[in-house]
Parts: sequence; C-alpha cells; structure tokens
Amino acid sequence: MTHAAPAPLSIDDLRRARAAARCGHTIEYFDTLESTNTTAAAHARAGASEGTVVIAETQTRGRGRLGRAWVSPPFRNLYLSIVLRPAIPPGDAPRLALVAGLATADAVAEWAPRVALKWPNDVLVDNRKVAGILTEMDADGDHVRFVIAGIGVNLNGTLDDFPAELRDKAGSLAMAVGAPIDRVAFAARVLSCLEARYARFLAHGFAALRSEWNARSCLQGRQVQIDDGGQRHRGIVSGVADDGALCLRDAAGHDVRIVAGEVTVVDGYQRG
Ligand code: BT5
Repeated sequence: MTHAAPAPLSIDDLRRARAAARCGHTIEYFDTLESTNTTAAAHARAGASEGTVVIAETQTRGRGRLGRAWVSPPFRNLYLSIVLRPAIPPGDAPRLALVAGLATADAVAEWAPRVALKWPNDVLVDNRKVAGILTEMDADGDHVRFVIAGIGVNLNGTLDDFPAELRDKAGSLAMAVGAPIDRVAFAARVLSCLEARYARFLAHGFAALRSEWNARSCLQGRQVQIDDGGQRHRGIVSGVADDGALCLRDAAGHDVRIVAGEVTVVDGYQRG
C-alpha cells in the first residue's frame, strides 16, 4: 500500500465538525507531546471543562498500561485524550475504559465491520491490535475530579512502523481495508461515538452497554488464561459483567470474576 506524503491533520475541519458537541468542543492540537494523556491531565487540573480534547501528531513517550509504551509515529495515526468529569464513584471509573473501547470499536466498524474488542482495552481487526485505550483518574476521596480517556488508533501506519516484536500482533485500519483512512473523518466519528456511549453510561451505567460490548468481544465462549500479577486463572469466557469484570467458568464449573490481568486465548486463534 502506498502513502500520501505526510500531512498534518486538517484541525480546522475537525474543530468545525465538533464545535457544538459535548466531546470535542475545544480541541488542543500539537505537533509533538510526550503523551496526550499527560497534557490533558495538566489542562484538567488547570480547569479545562469536560469534553476538552488534546491531539498530537506524535508522542515521544506515548503510554499504555503498567508503564508500557505506545508506538506513536507522526502524521499517520490518531493520538487523542479527552477530559471527562463524570459524577460517579471512583470505583466505577475503570468502566470508562470499556466505554471508550466500545466507542472506538463503533468508529472502527464503519471502516472495518469485523472489528473486535479484547478485554479490557484492545481493539482488534483481523486479530491485530489497531487501537488501545488508557484511562487515568484523578480523585479526591470519593469524588472523581476527572478521568482522562486516551485513545490511540493506528489509522495509516504500515508494519514498518512497529518494532519487530509487534509485527505479527499490531496493524492499522488502512492495512485492514486496503485504502488510506481520512484522519479527520475518523477523529470526528470516534468523538461522536464516544459522546453517545458516554451519555448512555452516565444515564444507565455500564449495564446498559454490556450486551453490545459482549457482542463485539472476541473472547466470548473462548478458553482463556488470565495472568493477574501472580495469580493465574483458566476458564471459558461467559462475558463481561454489569460492573465490567470479565467472567469465566473454570474447569470445576465455578464462576470466576476477573477485574484485572492479561488475557491469552488458549484454544487456538482469536476471532478477529
Ligand atoms: C494500551 O495499553 O493499549 C493503551 C494505549 C493507549 C495509547 C493512547 S495514545 C493517546 C493517549 N496518550 C498516551 O500516552 N496513551 C494514550 P496496553 O494494553 O498496555 O498495551 C500496550 C502494548 O500494546 C505494548 O506493550 C505493545 O505490546 C503494544 N503496542 C504498543 N504500541 C502499539 C501500537 N501503536 N499499535 C498496536 N500495539 C501497540
């Protein structure tokens, strides 16, 4: 697949598309940041309102969970963080990663309908990770001050963008569909999908999104192993629960709830 010359995002078009929206009414745009999540958190601490978005063309220290890095080559992809100020207990905030993942999958599905979610926060197409979500909370006792939802989507990248160890696991939306992806159109879509999913989450909780999340999951009915810092669980996935936990049935027929950990499918391949 060939690439157009690297071109900056048409940020004015994106701003126009979202000017009156809850998610993206204000969009701060940078060439280079360490991490859009870090900058969005600084803006939130300084009073940025809910729905403020930070986008960078590249990140020098893009982050995944648990100190992992997010590969962020310039001009091809989307690195976006949004300030959320949900009136929810801090313990419910991790569900926002699932909400943002579902919204990202909704947007990806418009280009690649075979998108799949892998609990907790991966978005896959053809069994390759095309997007990841990182939510970070700032709370004061039982009050959530803000949550930053960071969304990284490989839109126009090629395998050359990835280090060797990711080349059979990561991919881009353009690789999946065989055509370049309009970054403004995608960014506008992901913000509008997030706005819809977030509103439903605030009104009715994750329970209202659970069946759609499960319908997109590549883990339903699969035999998996979960490594959860020291503890290892095996079982067949029955789905994500109303509180966002992953539910398994183990070999003894017991239901096991997983709230964190790395999932490996052990019955062969993942549906992509
Ligand atoms: C994630 O973490 O998947 C969350 C990634 C969130 C990135 C966004 S970009 C905007 C915002 N600003 C940030 O600094 N972060 C957010 P995790 O589940 O821990 O997965 C990280 C793992 O995914 C790495 O250890 C690699 O194996 C793999 N990986 C790294 N970069 C990748 C990429 N560009 N595409 C696919 N996989 C990647």
